[in-house]
Amino acid sequence: MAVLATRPNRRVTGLPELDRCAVMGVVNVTPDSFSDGGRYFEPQAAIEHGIELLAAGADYLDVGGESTRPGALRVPVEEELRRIIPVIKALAQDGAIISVDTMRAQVAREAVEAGARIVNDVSGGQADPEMIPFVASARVPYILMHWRGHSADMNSRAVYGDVVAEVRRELAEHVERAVGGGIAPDRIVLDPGLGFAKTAVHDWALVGHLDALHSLGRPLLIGPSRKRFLGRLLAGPDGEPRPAPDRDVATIALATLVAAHGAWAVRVHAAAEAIDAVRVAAAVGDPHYANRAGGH
Ligand code: PMM
Repeated sequence: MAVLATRPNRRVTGLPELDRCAVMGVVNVTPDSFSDGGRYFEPQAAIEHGIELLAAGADYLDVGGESTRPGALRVPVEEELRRIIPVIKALAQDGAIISVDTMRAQVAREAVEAGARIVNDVSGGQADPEMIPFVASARVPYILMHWRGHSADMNSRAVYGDVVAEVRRELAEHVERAVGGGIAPDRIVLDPGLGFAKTAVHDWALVGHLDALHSLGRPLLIGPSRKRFLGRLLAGPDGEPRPAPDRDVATIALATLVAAHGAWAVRVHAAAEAIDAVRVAAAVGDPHYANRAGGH
């Protein structure tokens, strides 16, 4: 199997450096996420789910209180805080490295005060003008995702001539803004934002051209888990997309591929399976990896 000619950047200041792709487990404290909507809406259920993901080997937990599924409407800030802060507090106390999945600076601030160590902003700084100044002052790692607008109407923005070149260019512009606003470049992780203002064709083109995104010089997080483009790929003879809960095998196949192509992390619901997958990818890239990992 062809392995990477160059080693992509995996260093993020403020986070441990792993010798494999990291696994970020998803904890959605929402009643309506497309992938696991409602299962972990009660704080206690979300906390228990986070503990399960950690036991399965997740390196990070991404806690979010606002669904970003296509068509979703915004949640009031008080409600977003009410959902996630107790969950972040409890899981951070358990030693988890938490990222907060939010577009709002106020939520990011209160989450960091509650113990979150990473800010995952799917809007890449565009939804809230206070976000970049906050992240700069908090000096925390920042996941900057490609985004073209809120979920309510993002599908209408899925218009590209050359999706890979345009996503790359827009990410580069947002990095420039973030760095101009005081965020240290070595704390930035980039994410192409699969499914966000993208059709299935766009998603496949992006995961097939990670090299173009690696050339931006920052670690890449990829979030394929249970997304529409997988459902469409796996549609049955009647053309109906495969339901979200039945997309995990495809998610893991893709996680293996992006890990083998140098992703810094994959954001997934099925953490135990993803850990196995990223270890396989690491061993393909480095025959000595298995000895070092030593039956962990
Ligand atoms: N996808 C979702 C939510 N947050 N954050 C990042 N950085 N990247 C993603 O691809 C991403 C995200 C939507 O998926 P979910 O409803 O399963 O959480």
